[in-house]
Amino acid sequence: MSPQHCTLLSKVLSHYPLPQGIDDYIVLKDGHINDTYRVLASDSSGDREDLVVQRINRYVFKDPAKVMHNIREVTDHVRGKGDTGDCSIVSFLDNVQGDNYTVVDGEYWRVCRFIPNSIAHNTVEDLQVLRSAGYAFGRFQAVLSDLPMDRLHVTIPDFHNTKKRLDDFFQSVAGDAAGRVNDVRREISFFEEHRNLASRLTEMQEAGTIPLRVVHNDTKYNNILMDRDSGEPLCVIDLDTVMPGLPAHDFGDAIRFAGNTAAEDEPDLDKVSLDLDHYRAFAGGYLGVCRDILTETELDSMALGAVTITIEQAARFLADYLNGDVYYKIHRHGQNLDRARCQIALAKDMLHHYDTMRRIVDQSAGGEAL
Ligand code: GN1
Ligand code: MG
Repeated sequence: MSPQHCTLLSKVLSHYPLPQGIDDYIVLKDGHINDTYRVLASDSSGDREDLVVQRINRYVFKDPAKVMHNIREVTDHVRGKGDTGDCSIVSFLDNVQGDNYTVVDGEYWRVCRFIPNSIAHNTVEDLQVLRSAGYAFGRFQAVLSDLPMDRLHVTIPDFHNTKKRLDDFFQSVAGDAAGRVNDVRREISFFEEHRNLASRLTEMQEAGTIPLRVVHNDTKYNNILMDRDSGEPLCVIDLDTVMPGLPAHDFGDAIRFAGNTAAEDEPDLDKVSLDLDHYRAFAGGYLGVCRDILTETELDSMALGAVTITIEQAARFLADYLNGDVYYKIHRHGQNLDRARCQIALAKDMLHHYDTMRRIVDQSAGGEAL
């Protein structure tokens, strides 16, 4: 345990009605954005708590208090519906002032309890688990369908405005801040070629063809805690980007992660492809629970959502590589480039299977047993 970490974590805990002695902690490294610690705390009376303590990334979230306001709105809304026995959502603890976050030395922190026997998977092969993950995110969508959008702040403007993301990407190419543009000419031409296709969903939303809804916006399935033994979804986490957006992006981002036969940063592109069985399982779970709240045009845009968000994510990773790795945490040199290349390979494979992807959505939305 580093003394600096312990001092910092103790300072955070001192604002909470919780045991104050830190027995142990580990750094959780799954997220690319925030700093996350699992902390075991106890006091002399024998009380013990297994906690998750997290520092919000201020480079990414310019106004963390607004993020925490949104999370409060969403958790209150979900709680207001009572316990349905379904997968829950993350619940941050109030500090002694009654706030769901605490500012320590200008940094924003929050604390929740670790959910016993839970695990966040980065890869899942079991189709039933994927179907359950689809169900958990679909249910999240359905439960939030009557939360008025104007209750939520837009914490990252244009978060999934793919058209703007691509404009920003080409600006990063023009700026060449880290002097890396020459290494990625082939990747840049991919974005030139697919710019129009990737902008289509944004244009449909701007034209009012598909509505904005309250969505999760970051539906990697490591954002669902599962029961270690049964594989059942226990809790949807990472509500930082819950904002008005498109269900097609949520569906698509989940597929980008759950449908990839390889890890998000796999350097061996021969391993990267869309697993249609994974796709079918997730789509069945997701659409089974939320197809009734979505319009025909939205349902029709789901496969496009997967292609769009995969191209967008490729552009975001590559832009960050070109900007000198300032946004996403990297654990090795070139990781953002590997991530970008992997997403490009995946997007190409999705385009190859595009008609099948659309057909599977049609079948799932029609309630066909798959
Ligand atoms: C970031 O928080 P984390 O690491 O799950 C990012 C998402 C990306 C994802 C790519 C606020 O999510 O948008 O899809 O990395 N979150 C933010 O893995 O930018
Ligand atoms: Mg996130």
